[in-house]
Amino acid sequence: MKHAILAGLLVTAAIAPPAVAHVTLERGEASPGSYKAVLRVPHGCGREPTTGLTVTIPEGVHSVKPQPKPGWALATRVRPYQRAYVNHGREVREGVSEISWSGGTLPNEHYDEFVFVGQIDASLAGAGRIFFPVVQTCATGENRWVEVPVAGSSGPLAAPAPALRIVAAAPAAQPAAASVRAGSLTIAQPWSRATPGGARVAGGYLTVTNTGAAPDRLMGGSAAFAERVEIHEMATRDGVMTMRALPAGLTIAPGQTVELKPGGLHVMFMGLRTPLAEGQTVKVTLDFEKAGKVELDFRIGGLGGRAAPGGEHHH
Ligand SMILES: [Cu+2]
Repeated sequence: MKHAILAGLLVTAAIAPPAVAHVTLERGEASPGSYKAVLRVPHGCGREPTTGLTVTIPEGVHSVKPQPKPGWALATRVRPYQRAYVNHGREVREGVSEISWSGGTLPNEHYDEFVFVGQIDASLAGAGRIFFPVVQTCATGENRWVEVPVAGSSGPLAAPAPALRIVAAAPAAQPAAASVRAGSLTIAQPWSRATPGGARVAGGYLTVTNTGAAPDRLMGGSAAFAERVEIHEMATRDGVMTMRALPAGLTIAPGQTVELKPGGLHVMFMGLRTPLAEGQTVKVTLDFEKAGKVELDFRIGGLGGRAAPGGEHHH
């Protein structure tokens, strides 16, 4: 038994050269929202103790705050963001882009952690992996953990930047796209699309089925993120596809299923107050003549998406 364990240790040591112990993030996966980054420093530069650590924050990670560390001086660099983000309802346009801890001593034989918190913007939902390049400094040398994978090449990097994989929010945090019943109506898959910066309008899509014996009518609605909510149709006039408002609303006959989709009937969010970001869920209240006001969670898909964001049909 003892021999087997010893053999296992020897094998591990043989295939794991010291360079494999990179500076990494403790939690390598996160969803858009709050994130606590713990940078793990497993060794010095060669045998030298670590005396400084500088991390660069990627665009899309905003409202960053470093955790001070006893025995280390803390410095930050603040830069304007490439776009505005929203943190707890407030717009933020600049923030920490670089954090440095310096002046401490972390012996090569010891291990330590450097911590900061921040917000992962919803626009990173489809980003895959994002990177936090780190420069580890020692008395005379440094380790630059700044390499990022290049498309088309594979294989291990000698000094990879700490990576964070952005994953979809946990199902509990994102209301399931289960259909909503209101009166004799069943409303399924409400969704919209991410909007480019400066966009003033966005379309909303869903499927309504009337299982009752009387017609109902979708008349309009309201949403906090838009000035007005209208019902529109697309129509071809003189060979040109245009859209127009349906002031009388949209009738859903008994037994009928009406699909509101890109290029067809749609809900129109007019006068957007905030952009819609992929991965987000926004609340919209639709007004039906008989079913009344129905609050729905619209899931926001990718820019220019043609269909509802994935994951709806898990039966
Ligand atoms: Cu429209």
